[in-house]
Amino acid sequence: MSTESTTEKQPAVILVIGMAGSGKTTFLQRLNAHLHSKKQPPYILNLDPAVRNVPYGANIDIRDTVDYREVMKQYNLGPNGGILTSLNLFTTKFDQVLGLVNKRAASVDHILLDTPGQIEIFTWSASGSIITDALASQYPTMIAYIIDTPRTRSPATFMSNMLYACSILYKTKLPMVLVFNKCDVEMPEDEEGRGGFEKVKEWMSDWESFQAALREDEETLGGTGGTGGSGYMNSLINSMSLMLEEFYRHLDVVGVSAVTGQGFNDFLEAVQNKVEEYNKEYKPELEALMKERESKKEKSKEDSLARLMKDMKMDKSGITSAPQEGGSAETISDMEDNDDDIDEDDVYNGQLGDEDLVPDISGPGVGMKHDERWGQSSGQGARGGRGKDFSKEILEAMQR
Ligand SMILES: Nc1nc2c(ncn2[C@@H]2O[C@H](COP(=O)(O)OP(=O)(O)OP(=O)(O)O)[C@@H](O)[C@H]2O)c(=O)[nH]1
Ligand SMILES: [Mg+2]
Repeated sequence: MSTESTTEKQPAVILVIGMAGSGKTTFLQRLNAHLHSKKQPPYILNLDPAVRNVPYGANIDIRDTVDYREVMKQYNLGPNGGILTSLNLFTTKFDQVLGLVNKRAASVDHILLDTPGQIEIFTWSASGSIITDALASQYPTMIAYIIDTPRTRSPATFMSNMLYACSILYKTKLPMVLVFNKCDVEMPEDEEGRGGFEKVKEWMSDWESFQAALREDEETLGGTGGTGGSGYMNSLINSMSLMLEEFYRHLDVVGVSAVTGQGFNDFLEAVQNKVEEYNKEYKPELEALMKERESKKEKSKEDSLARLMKDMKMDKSGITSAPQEGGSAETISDMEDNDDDIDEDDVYNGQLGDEDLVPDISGPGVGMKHDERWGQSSGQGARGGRGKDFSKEILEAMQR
């Protein structure tokens, strides 16, 4: 994988993530229009293979590389498995995608990524992590977590959604902007006239107000939640409050409407804050982490070499100190060569050549049309005769 840094300019990478139907695609469409009106056209990647229409001009579209329906057919998968497998296949050659992004990075201010509707397909998959890490190691990268505000107006749903956002923050360790979308929808107001976004924002800064809302919600629901203001739920909620308070402190929160366009200047301001945060906090941490990983890798290489030499009873020059009968000693370099050979042949289990998976993306938005190629690999049984799981394949492919 290419790890070289880009030239002068460092565009902000915004990963748009959120629950199904929260408005990710519409948000991206509006953001695209907003940035165009400011004469700052973004570079856009669509990573959702199952979307029917992309209402913005994607520079790179996963659908040009992988046909999700064909993947479902060929591998005998359901919709979620099909989306996940398509994303995995796309990720095997993400270094080529990065190459294209790098070429355009100097001329754009924002790189936007739309993600699949099923949130966990991106946030909990190996390919999601690979894509996120690959981008975050080169560009100021952040998560825009899109929330369906009208759906989150109940305190229990709000808390569940915040816990989910928190888990994504914990997993990706990237700066996050909470985007409360659909603010144009009318929502019930409290006595002080606070509706959807204002109310949830208050909950985030004033825990007592949130607890009051929870209590009120319970009373109107007749206490069906079983918390009853006491017992284990109560103490759980109190503990979570402390945890979430800490979580909120690291976030930028904005209210927008992807339909009317309100709040998008606030969002861009939040993006700027997160770029600064990335450079100040995340980048040094990432660099330290990468250094540590490198030295660990070096160390484990040395350890296995030492073990190997011990097993073969060799000294460092590669000469056996106690030659075995009838056997000639191999040099270390021979062994390393052999090792490489094995890895390479192993990746696709000899069933599918590397070329079959190459997205062959020769220009922005132009990708391999897989239909015929997938057809070629048919007749090998439902899963194309692959012996290894995809996550493993991806990791191996990315390491090469
Ligand atoms: N009123 C209102 N509706 C919105 C807004 N943003 C999105 N929607 C609607 O919400 C629905 C889902 O929007 P999408 O943009 O497809 O949501 P998504 O998160 O990309 O959906 P998946 O990719 O399928 O998970 C559509 O009917 C949109 O019109 C908004 O700001 N206000
Ligand atoms: Mg979408």
